[in-house]
This record gives sequence, structure tokens and C-alpha cells, in this order.
Amino acid sequence: LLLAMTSPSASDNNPGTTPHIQDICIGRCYDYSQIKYKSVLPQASGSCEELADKFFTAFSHQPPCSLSMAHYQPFMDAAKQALPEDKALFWSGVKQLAHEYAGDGRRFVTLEDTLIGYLVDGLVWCGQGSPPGQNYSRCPSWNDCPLESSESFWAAASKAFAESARGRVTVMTDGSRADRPAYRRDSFFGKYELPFLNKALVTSVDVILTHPLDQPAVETCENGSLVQLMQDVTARGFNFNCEDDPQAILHLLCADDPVIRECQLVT
Ligand code: C8R
Repeated sequence: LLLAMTSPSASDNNPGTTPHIQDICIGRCYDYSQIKYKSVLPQASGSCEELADKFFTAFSHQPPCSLSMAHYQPFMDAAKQALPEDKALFWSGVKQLAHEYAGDGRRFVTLEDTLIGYLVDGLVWCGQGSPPGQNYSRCPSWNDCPLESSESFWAAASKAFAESARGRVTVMTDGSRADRPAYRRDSFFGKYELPFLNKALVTSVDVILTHPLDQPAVETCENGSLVQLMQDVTARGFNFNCEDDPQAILHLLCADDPVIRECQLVT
């Protein structure tokens, strides 16, 4: 057991490409367009087979460590949807809570509520030069190489999502983490979303700063990295609003932990 735990590198345990990845994408796409988001969001122009094929082609037969964002562009173009005004929700470090709040596109729309994110969220993929063109036994980790297949995918997807946001945009982030600030210029949000918001289409950036019920607030809307976020937002010409623990989020958190002291005060 000790040997296994101290063996060469933890990344050797990385899984390879998800088996049946193309079929999963096709199935998810039909679920998305026929059932789950049928009357929630405008649909994409490409057919499900075409989208799955464009995604698969983007990384197949490519070396896993040299995949640029441009490889995914044909997929992004075919899967792109118009976003409803005031609905885009970005997040950093609070994926699950942001998705609970978004409510499958009913309250807000996250990248995973768009076809581009929905088709591949949770999947693993990487290519290889030798047949069959996909590596099903091991994909590199994000630290192994700068342009690992799925990192450049999420970078391209985040950028496309930010470019289509209109009106007020919302970003949810965590102000209680000791290991990293709520806003970082090198997070996906800081690097691929905020800089690509369209100045002519977006009016304001509304920040929801959350703090887990049992953890002290390391940062609030008035201090720490939120000050830098305000500066970065206003420098681009957008209005900036920030709210610590809005009631709606508190109620969501309390649904999971109703007896905790903080939830006794919710009226
Ligand atoms: N976004 C980025 N990364 C995403 C993602 C997504 O929608 N969906 C998944 N599954 N991932 P983080 P961040 C994966 O530190 O860096 C968009 C990637 O593996 O919690 O600011 C989204 O629109 C990535 O490493 O947040 C959101 O607004 C982690 O999950 C930001 O970018 C997310 O890392 C979130 O990116």
C-alpha cells in the first residue's frame, strides 16, 4: 500500500478518455435539445451527430500536450447559442453552488447550461498520434503540460461564453478560502471571461460573494481581492455591484444544513 501511495507521480493515476465519448455527446445533445433545455434556451445550428463529430475530431490524432484553443473553434461555432439578456452566471471555485442557484437555466445560465458545456462536462479526453487517435488509458494532468486537451477546451468555451453574454452578468465566488483569493486574474474567470465581455453588450458585473455557513469570511465585498475585481471591472467601463451572502444563497445553503445556527436566523 505504501509503495502504491508513494509511486512515481500521482498523475499516473489519471484516467484516459471516457469510453464511448462520442455516443455520450450525441445522447446528451438529444437530451439537451429535445427535453432538458428544449424551451429554456435558443438551440444551436449544428445537428447532434455533427457536433459530436466536430468535438471528437478536434482532439483525435493530436498530441495531448499541444492542442491550441483554435482546434475547438469549428465545434464552438456549430454549437454556439444566443444567450438571454441578464442571465449569464460565471463562477470561480463554487461550481456546485452556482449550478444549484442557476437551476438548469431557469434563474441563470452557466456555461454547463449551454450546449458547449453540457455535452462534455465531467468527461475526460485526450488524443495521441498513434491509432486509434484517442488515448483511452491515460490523459495528462493540467500540470503536465500547458495546453492539455481539456484545458484549452475550457479556455475556448469560457471565452465564447463570455463573448455572448449580454446585459447584466453575474459572477459567484467564495470569500472563505484560505488557499486562494475570491478573485484571481489567472483563474478561468479572470483570464478568459472578464477580459472578453463585450463592452457594447454588457452593462454591469454583479458579484455574489458566498461564505460557507461554518466558515469565517476571509474576504468581503469591501476588501481583499474584491477591490481588485472592482477596479478591473470599472476599468473596462462596466458598473460593479457586489453582495455578501444574498438571502437567496443563504436559503439554498440552509436546505443542506437546516439545523446549523446561521440558519435559525433566516426569516
Ligand atoms: N469554466 C471553467 N472551467 C470549467 C468549467 C467552466 O464552465 N466547467 C468545468 N467542468 N470546468 P475554478 P475558474 C473545469 O477554479 O478557473 C468557466 C475546469 O477543469 O473553480 O474561475 C465557467 O464559465 C476548471 O479547471 O474556476 C466559470 O465562470 C475547473 O472546472 C469559470 O470558467 C474550474 O476551476 C470557472 O473557472
